[in-house]
This record gives sequence, structure tokens and C-alpha cells, in this order.
Amino acid sequence: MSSQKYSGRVLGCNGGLYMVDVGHNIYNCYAKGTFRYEKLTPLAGDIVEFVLEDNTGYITNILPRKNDLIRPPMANLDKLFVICAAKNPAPSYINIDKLCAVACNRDIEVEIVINKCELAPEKAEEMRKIYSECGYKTECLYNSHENPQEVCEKLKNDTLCGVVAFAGASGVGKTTVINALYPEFILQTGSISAKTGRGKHTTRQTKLYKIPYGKNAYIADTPGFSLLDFESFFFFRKDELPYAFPEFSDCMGKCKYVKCTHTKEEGCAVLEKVKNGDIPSTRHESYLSLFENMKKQKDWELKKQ
Ligand SMILES: Nc1nc2c(ncn2[C@@H]2O[C@H](COP(=O)(O)OP(=O)(O)OP(=O)(O)O)[C@@H](O)[C@H]2O)c(=O)[nH]1
Ligand SMILES: [Mg+2]
Ligand SMILES: [Zn+2]
Repeated sequence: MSSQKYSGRVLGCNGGLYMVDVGHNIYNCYAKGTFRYEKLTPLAGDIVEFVLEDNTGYITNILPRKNDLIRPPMANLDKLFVICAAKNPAPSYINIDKLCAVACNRDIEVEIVINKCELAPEKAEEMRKIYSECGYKTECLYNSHENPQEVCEKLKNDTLCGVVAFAGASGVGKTTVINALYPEFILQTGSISAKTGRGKHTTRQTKLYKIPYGKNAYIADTPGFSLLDFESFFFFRKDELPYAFPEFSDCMGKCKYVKCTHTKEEGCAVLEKVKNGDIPSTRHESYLSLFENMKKQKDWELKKQ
């Protein structure tokens, strides 16, 4: 029996089979290697090695990752588009800020996309101001489902930089925006529940799509997370948290106490900026809430990730 070795990029997983892109072809592969004993599973975005035996692929190795995320489950991301809606569903600052913090901790560039701006222009402007003040590139989109041209003008160039993903709550329009950018993918979008005002989890799996004319460029659509799912995972130590808020960076080392937690201390440079309006109060509220949550985390819970 002949077996040949290949390497490629994992696009996603379907019923236990990983789709691996080798450039001119996509192979379906089973996970087989010793990495399974190390409790490592291939993620969308991984570069893997595999062998072909009788036309079936077996992944034997996962190459070292540049970074990885638990939500969405992905590896080797170059950019994360954190997308929210101005309305339907109502935006949640804590969820947006948690995603931004995790990405920052992993050195993944973040771009904020505020969708459905036509439904609540004032809210959209409030959000645009908050995130651009913190130094994030921020785009507002109006009627993305009917106006793909505008989506392309505002976002297309920003998607051509390696592996990028769209993440955010269910129903904010992740799939709609990807369809507007790349209509050739023909992805299924859903509706918003009239009863709860939330999305219906139309996208079920994280999947990478190869951008046809980009050089090794991929875009990932991800399932909208549920609130519970999102609250219950821990991701890094709480002393790393201040560094995951880029707008705090000028204050680091300037607080009165060396061990300042930036929560309530006297002489805290961060609190001073919040008071003056130089740091948006919603961002500091998210920081406090994440800090409280992380205080409860045990070391073993962190290791599990
Ligand atoms: N009014 C308005 N509706 C939009 C806009 N963008 C998307 N929608 C609608 O919002 C609904 C949800 O869009 P999806 O693209 O499926 O949302 P999603 O974020 O992919 O949701 P999940 O796959 O469940 O995570 C659809 O009915 C879209 O037509 C917009 O800019 N304005
Ligand atoms: Mg979707
Ligand atoms: Zn401080």
C-alpha cells in the first residue's frame, strides 16, 4: 500500500472528517496522529500534515500554531472582525469587549464592524465613537443584506490579509456580510426571532472559505455564540487583563500603587482617564466585570484550555 505525505490548511470539520486544502484540491481526512493523546484536536485554520492511504486522508501532525481561540474555535488567525448589530439583536458591550480582549491577548488584530446601523443610527454612532476612541478600526454598515456594494467598499480590502474571521452574536449579520463580500460562497443566512429579538443560530460550524483571487487568503464564518456559552469560558490570567485593553496602555506604570488592579484604587491612572472621559465608561465597566469573573477562576480551569 502506498502512502504519500501532504500538508495543507484545515477548512473545517464535518461529521468527524476534516476538510484540508492543499491548494489545487481539498481532501477529507480523519485525525489519527499522536496529537490526539495530547488532547489536541485540529482546528479550522490549522496547518496539518496528512498521509493518503487508498484515497483516504489521515492527519498525522498539527504544525505549531501562531495563535488559537476557543470561541470561535480557530487557529492561526491574522485578523478578527468583531461584528455587532446596532439593533436586532441589541448589542452587548461586555460580549464585544470580551472578544476584543481575548483577541488582543493572542496578538490578533481586531476590526469592529457595526451592522444594521439604519435600524438605530444613534446607537450606532455611540458605538462607533467608543471603539474608534480606543484605537480600533471601526466600520458602520447600513442595510448590508440589500447593499453589498457598500459592504465591499468598506471591508473588502481589509479581508485580504491571510486568515480572517467574523465573530459575534447570532443574528448580527456575519454570514450576510460574508455573502456581500464573496457572493460566490452562497452561504445560508437566517432571520431574527420576533419573540426574543435574537438570531436563530443559522451558521452551525466554523468554516474557512478560500478567497479565490487572494494569495493564501481565507475568510471564516463562525456560529453566533450563546450568552451562556460565552460567559462560562476562561481564557487568560487576570493580571494580563489590563494589557488586553489597548486604551489602558498609556496608563500602565503610572498608577500610585505598583499592584494597582485599576478597579477602585486611589491614584489609579486608568480611573482618572475614565473620570475625564478619555476612556469610555462602557469599556471600564466591561473590564470590571471581566476582572470580577476572572477572580473566581481556578488555575486548573485555565489549564483545561
Ligand atoms: N435590517 C438589516 N438586516 C440585516 C442586515 N444584515 C443582515 N440582516 C438580516 O439579519 C438576519 C440575520 O443575518 P445572518 O447573516 O444570518 O446573521 P449571522 O450573524 O450569520 O447569524 P448566525 O449564523 O445565527 O450566527 C437576516 O435576516 C439578514 O437578512 C442589515 O444591515 N440590516
Ligand atoms: Mg451565520
Ligand atoms: Zn490603576
